[in-house]
Amino acid sequence: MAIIMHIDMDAFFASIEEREHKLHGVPVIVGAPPKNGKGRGVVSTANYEARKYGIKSGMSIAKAWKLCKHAVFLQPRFELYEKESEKIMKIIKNYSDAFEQVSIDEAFIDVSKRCKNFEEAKAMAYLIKNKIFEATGLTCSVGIANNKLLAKIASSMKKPDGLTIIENNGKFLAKLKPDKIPGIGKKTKVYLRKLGIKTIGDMQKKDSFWFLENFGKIGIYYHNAAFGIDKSKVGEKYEIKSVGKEITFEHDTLDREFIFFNLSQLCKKVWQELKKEKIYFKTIELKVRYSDFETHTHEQSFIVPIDNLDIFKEKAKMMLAPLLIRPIRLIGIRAKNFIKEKQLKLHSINHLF
Ligand code: TTP
Ligand code: MG
Repeated sequence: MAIIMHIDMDAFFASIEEREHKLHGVPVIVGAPPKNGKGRGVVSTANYEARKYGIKSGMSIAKAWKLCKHAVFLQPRFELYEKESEKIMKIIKNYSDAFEQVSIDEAFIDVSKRCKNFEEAKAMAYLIKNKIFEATGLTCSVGIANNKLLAKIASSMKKPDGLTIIENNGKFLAKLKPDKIPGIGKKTKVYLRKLGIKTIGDMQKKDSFWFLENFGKIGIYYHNAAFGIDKSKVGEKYEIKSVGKEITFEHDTLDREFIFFNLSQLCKKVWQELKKEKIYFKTIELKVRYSDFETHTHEQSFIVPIDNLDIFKEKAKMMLAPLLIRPIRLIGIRAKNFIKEKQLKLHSINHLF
């Protein structure tokens, strides 16, 4: 049986800011500027002190401001977080037979070859926690189990600074709420509730046909996940699949020049991020949110990969133009369907013939 560990930093962006500004014990909210409750963006994350007031990632910053006016509100500093992330990932990697970074603040490691049993893995987890704390002053939560799915669920059980081992898969899961399963969010949870499902235990009582009928293909994943089944290997698939940026305007607007200027800035940011990795792309996804919150996403794919910022801007503009029909609250642009520089050379050659 494999022994897998999932490590997830606690309130990552907020903990870094708390450390930087010496704000221990003070509610810290990282996100868009609150502007005395008139800010229009969202909360990126909040430290555990602020979470006591009900503040969560993704909540509107205006609501967060109402819930906890005395919190310290800070805007994200991604470069700083990325630097910390690199330090942390290096430490984690050191203890692994196989390593998979999942996001800026979480990773899976396979420790089956180093640890004979969960006891040994637990001792190693404490060692990793200490090393990370020594290097950064930050805490993390660790989950240990026989597969990635369960290790991820385990790491979320006792946050912050937790360590959880899941040994008895099905029984352990039965009591939990369905949204403990990665991929089951608010909407799916509500839908499951409508179908009479309140716990993972209730999910375990349904068969695969029921899942297929109600959820399509993804239902099979839910069905397996309810029993803690996951056969994926650590290190199998860490790859960014898309890069996107968006902006919420201060005021709803239909000022074409202003909107196109912002679109062009977003394209530039996406471009810069991809350029670092020498990645080009074949699909552009455009998102528009109107003043009434109605949101449209459109994507367009191109035979020849986009390998030039001006072309990217121009294509994005052409996609946005027909949507400028009423006041807009938010625009976003996302690049997908990546192609590496090496492949690009081949692709261009093939395209000539
Ligand atoms: P998470 O690990 O989901 O959250 P967290 O580390 O802040 O808190 P937890 O202790 O529950 O793990 O995300 C890592 C970072 O990613 C988070 O610090 C900020 C960023 N983030 C966003 O910017 N927006 C989001 O909606 C989420 C969920 C995260
Ligand atoms: Mg985290």
